[in-house]
Amino acid sequence: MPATTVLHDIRAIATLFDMRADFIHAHSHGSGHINDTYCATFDQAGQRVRYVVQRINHHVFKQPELLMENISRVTRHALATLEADGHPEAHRRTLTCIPSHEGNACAVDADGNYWRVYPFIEGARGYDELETNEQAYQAARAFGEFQKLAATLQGGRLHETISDFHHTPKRLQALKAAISQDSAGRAAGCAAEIEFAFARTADCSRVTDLIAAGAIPERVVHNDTKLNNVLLDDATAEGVCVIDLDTTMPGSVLYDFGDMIRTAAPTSREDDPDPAGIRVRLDRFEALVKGYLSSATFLTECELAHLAFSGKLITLEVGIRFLTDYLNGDEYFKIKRRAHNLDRCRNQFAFVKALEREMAAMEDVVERHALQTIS
Ligand code: ADP
Ligand code: GN1
Ligand code: MG
Repeated sequence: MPATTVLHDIRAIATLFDMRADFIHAHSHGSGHINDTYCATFDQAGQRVRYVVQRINHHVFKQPELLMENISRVTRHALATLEADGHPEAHRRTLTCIPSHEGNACAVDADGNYWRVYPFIEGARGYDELETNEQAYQAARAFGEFQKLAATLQGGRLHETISDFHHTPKRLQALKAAISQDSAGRAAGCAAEIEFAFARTADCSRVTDLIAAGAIPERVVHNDTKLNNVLLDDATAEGVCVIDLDTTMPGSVLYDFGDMIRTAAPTSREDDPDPAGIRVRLDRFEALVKGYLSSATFLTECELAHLAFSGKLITLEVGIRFLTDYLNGDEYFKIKRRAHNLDRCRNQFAFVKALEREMAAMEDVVERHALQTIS
């Protein structure tokens, strides 16, 4: 991994934690849009050991302590369950929080930044773009396993780390507010995208209406299942560890499965500035369905009936969020160029169109594979 500029003093941050190891060096790591992630190497009794040192984005997550309470509960439950099942590499299959000297799951630096440390999961990586259908199968299977494990979590409802995170109609309302404020003076240049979003107002409320009516159950879900949030084994492609647990909280499995479609099935990456030819890879979609259904054996008929639609729904939602952020002057998602969020939005909306064209074929795939799993 090439060393890049260290933007924070990770050596100093590490002293806040009970590392029992000597800091050697660190570099920034990964391509997440929210947190600042570093890979740090330490000397631990003569061995080089790597850790992930991460600054929690407290503009996005306003109550980092409550968020870390969720993550501690979920990861402890995961470890206990894996160990009880006699899993040979339980510690590689879940994130584990390294405590601060005060025994907390995060520490605050002198600038008011919140930090946490996880052991680096070695021999595995997350993919911005998948290479094979087997990877899609394994990633979806791992997210299904994660949901199954989360279903047995005891001790009351998890905190909502971002309220209404996947309430798509409220995301559309936020777009409306951004248009009327037009704080960056960009709305006039986005007429086509704005029209595209509001032409799909009915789609936005389809799942939230079913949730409100009790037809789709609330479950503990991940809520951010983009493909680079699961690490796949370098040798076997097996889904090793689900990461980025900041939004693990009550929600619907449909947004989880939908985000797998959004990130695994398109023929171009999320921010491709020229998305005109973007298509749905039906082979990838089928691999996702098979992988997910191999582990998520608890789905109801109504959930299964919306699996294909879920991809369109969250792609529309994420496109709306990118557009909203572009209109607000790029306050939320990290960007690398001026119109990055607009490119992302256009790409997502082009993929929504591609999904609309393939919806019948996708429904057929789900029907073929879901027949035996209805609970
Ligand atoms: P963000 O919310 O910014 O997406 P993530 O928690 O997903 O932050 O971390 C960013 C990237 O860092 C991930 O996509 C992954 O490549 C890498 N990463 C995070 N945690 C670990 C870990 N424990 N072991 C190995 N790599 C990790
Ligand atoms: C963000 O954190 P990351 O990069 O895995 C975002 C998701 C979006 C995604 C779009 C907390 O995910 O909701 O779908 O970008 N996470 C948060 O790529 O907003
Ligand atoms: Mg991430």
